[in-house]
Amino acid sequence: MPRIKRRQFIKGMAGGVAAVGVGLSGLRYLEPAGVASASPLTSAPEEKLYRTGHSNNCDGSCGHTVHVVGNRATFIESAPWESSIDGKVKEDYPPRICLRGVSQLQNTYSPDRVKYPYRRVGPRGSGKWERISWEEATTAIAENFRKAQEKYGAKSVWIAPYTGSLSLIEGVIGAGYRFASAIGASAGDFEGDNEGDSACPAGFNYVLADPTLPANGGGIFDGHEYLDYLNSKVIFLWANNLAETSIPDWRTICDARKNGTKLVVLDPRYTPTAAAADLWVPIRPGTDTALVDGMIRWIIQNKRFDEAYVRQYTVAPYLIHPLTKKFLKHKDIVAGGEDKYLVVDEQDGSVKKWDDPGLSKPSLWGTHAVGALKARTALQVLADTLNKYTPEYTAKITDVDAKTVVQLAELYAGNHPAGVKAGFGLSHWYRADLTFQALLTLSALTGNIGVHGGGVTIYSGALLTTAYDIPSWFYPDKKQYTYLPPMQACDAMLESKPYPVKAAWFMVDNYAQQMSDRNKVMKALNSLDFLVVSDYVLSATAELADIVLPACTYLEKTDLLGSGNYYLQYMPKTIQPLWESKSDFEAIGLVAEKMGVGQYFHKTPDDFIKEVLHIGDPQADPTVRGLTWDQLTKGAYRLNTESVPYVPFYNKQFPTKSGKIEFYVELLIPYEQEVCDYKEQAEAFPNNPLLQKYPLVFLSTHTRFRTHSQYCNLPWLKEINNNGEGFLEINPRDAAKRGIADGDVVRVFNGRGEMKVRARLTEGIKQGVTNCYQGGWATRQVKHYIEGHPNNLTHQIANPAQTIVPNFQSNAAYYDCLVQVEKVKG
Ligand SMILES: Nc1nc2c(c(=O)[nH]1)N[C@H]1C(S)=C(S)[C@@H](COP(=O)(O)OP(=O)(O)OC[C@H]3O[C@@H](n4cnc5c(=O)[nH]c(N)nc54)[C@H](O)[C@@H]3O)O[C@H]1N2
Ligand SMILES: Nc1nc2c(c(=O)[nH]1)N[C@H]1C(S)=C(S)[C@@H](COP(=O)(O)OP(=O)(O)OC[C@H]3O[C@@H](n4cnc5c(=O)[nH]c(N)nc54)[C@H](O)[C@@H]3O)O[C@H]1N2
Ligand code: SF4
Ligand SMILES: [Mo]
Repeated sequence: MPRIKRRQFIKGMAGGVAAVGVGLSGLRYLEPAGVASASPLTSAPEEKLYRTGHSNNCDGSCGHTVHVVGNRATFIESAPWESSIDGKVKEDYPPRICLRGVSQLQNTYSPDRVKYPYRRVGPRGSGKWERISWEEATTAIAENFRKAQEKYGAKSVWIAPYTGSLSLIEGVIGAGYRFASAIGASAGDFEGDNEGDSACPAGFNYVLADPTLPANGGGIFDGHEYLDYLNSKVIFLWANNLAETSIPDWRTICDARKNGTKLVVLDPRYTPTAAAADLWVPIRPGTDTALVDGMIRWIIQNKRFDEAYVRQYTVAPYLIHPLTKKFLKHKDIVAGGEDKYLVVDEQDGSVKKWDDPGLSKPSLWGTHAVGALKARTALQVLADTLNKYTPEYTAKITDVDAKTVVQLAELYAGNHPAGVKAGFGLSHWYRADLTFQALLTLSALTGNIGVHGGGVTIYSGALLTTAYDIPSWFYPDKKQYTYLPPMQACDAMLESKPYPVKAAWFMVDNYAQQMSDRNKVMKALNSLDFLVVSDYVLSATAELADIVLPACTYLEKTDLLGSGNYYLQYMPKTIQPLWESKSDFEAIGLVAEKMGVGQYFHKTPDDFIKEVLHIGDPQADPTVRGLTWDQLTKGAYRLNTESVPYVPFYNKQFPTKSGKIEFYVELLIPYEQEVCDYKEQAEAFPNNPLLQKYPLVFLSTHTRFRTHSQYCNLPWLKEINNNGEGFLEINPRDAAKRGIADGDVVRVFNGRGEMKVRARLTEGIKQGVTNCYQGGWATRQVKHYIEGHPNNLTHQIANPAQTIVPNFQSNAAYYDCLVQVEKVKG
């Protein structure tokens, strides 16, 4: 087969960009109509192959081999993987790609591309534009940014978040931050991704990494490599529709199942993921913390926890001060005493410092007299607090029957190691931080943290490691942008809180559609004095811009991808930019020049990649030490990691104050959340009186047919996805109550807004719950939903507890949302 031959050829190539003389047979697909800058077919006899990575914000991070003839990409297939940088490890890492990846040909040559810079001529959002030159566009941007900064302060310009791509130069850790620092502007948000994803990472920090310790820099975040699930005896996919949202990694879960690993899926919907489970648990959404609490209680009651692990690696034996609720310290009971935790020696009941050499075995349980105080151990406090979560009580909250609660606890405790892969579906709740805190508590009690096949993971990969020297990239000459997360940005625009934002530049982000409470977002964006959007399509956000800049797709520029896996994927420019599009890096450089900070962009993307990875530096971070430029550009090499597959805290050193797993969280005492006792959500909770008006939970989850709003327009994907039309999943019993039949147009509404869409009746969604896949386009020209968008209904209620983790402040709780649905008559 010629394909195989080519793949072998890539492996043998001196560089990923060698020319391959395979002639015109490479032109299997796509002769784009009206591509002015594409080379004529007849003058392009040679096919070149490039290895790149797909950097869109999908957790896949696949390697793509792109076939190029002339200046035209003609075919995309999955690419191979190399060994670790130090050559010590070669994983059996499967090839990966999905239909969205293959469809990047259509994306690149789409008639929907923004081809030139435009200036708005009509009222904002009216769709009236005039074509302008790059010179005019960049001058206008520089002038307007300067004007806003002079009038309202440097921070009043917001260089907006970038979740649409996960690459280094142009994406989620991209050049926009460097630019924001250079001009003293504000920028949001790469650590927290608080448009959607920071709640669970906050919970991670509560238990595993004290955010107040300088070494943690305001909060860290880590997870197990997917291949590690091959080591699990049982896998819990918790609010994670992996078969749709990380398609290539789903294969690993299937491989694990083939080896006998049990699979449990907790999801109110019968997803493609749930369909493959040994046990599907259609939980009442928003109540997962209570289910975990029920499991913890059962495990404690039945002595199924790992006593030795708990004693050695957690704060379980430390005494709690009954009045302050803080850890009881030696200094609390002895004037001039030490700042050391106290424990009770099991042998003689005496109170000792935790590191007393005379301590035989610290007691895990009990209430102990310490002078006049009666102090319980942290584990005792946990057990007492969660004692109410009997299977029956848990069942009442979660709608998971009592027998299943016990079955889940048995499955989890009886199969070691037990791996939890949480989804961001969990993070899209107001109290998702608490759920993650609970899951980590469960994992710690059963000795699953820092071991192969265990842990609680929501995301993992190179992006979370120390491979990149981010400070050198973000903070040139120690200049530093002000962090303004997207959840706070609307208030800054509308109410000057915490300070005014008057101008913004969105690149790689479709904020006007993807952010929650869209009506508020639209108001906020419309209040700006000046708005620039760089995109390669006229997104809902671009429609509101004063200036639209034509961006390149990933095939038309150089970048580096190291995100959802542990491989560094160099992304060479495979074709010249189409029409007048430019890379974001180049666009930023042009504006920077005009604002007097051009010097920070005078190097090439290659130069910056070399700098950020410290290529050739013997002191480079251990994960990338020894990496050569030749390696980086030849293939995808894996980071050197201590454990393979990668497991966080493999050495059991926890970056907390105590150095132990802190399932008892001192910092959360003001929020009455020091242990993981279930609390009600902000809106979609069982006893909310609002249910009388808006009785249905409204989910807006992620579909395999697009990446958020990306690729919604592509014919190959529309063809197999309801012709590109959105729909609302609703249980037939909920539909019948409302006289709704399959295919009827329905109005979904609440106090914040509404949308119209066709109903899809399905038993595959729990009663009382609805779902409308997010990300469909809601622009002047494209109405994926008949009217509106799911984010017309969602809110921006922030969880204050998360403020204790500066990098992971509250994200939008998209799924914590109630609606009513009615049939549209006529
Ligand atoms: N194809 C595709 N892949 C993607 C993306 C995409 O848009 N398209 N986006 C990427 C990004 S940025 C993200 S954040 C991830 C998100 O992908 P996932 O992590 O899989 O998250 P979601 O699709 O938001 O939700 C997963 C499941 O959680 C369920 N769920 C909702 N609420 C609850 C609850 O309270 N409890 C339980 N147990 N289940 C609940 C939903 O029914 C849904 O099936 O996907 C990434 N991958
Ligand atoms: N209702 C609801 N809303 C949600 C969610 C949900 O579950 N429900 N999920 C949330 C989550 S988890 C996330 S991560 C966010 C994602 O929100 P976004 O990141 O805003 O979503 P994308 O559609 O990926 O938007 C990226 C935009 O960047 C453009 N783009 C892509 N690559 C480039 C590039 O290289 N350069 C430039 N200049 N532009 C580029 C794309 O064309 C697209 O318009 O959405 C959130 N919104
Ligand atoms: S969209 Fe995601 S899963 Fe599909 S090819 Fe791209 S990175 Fe891979
Ligand atoms: Mo996300």
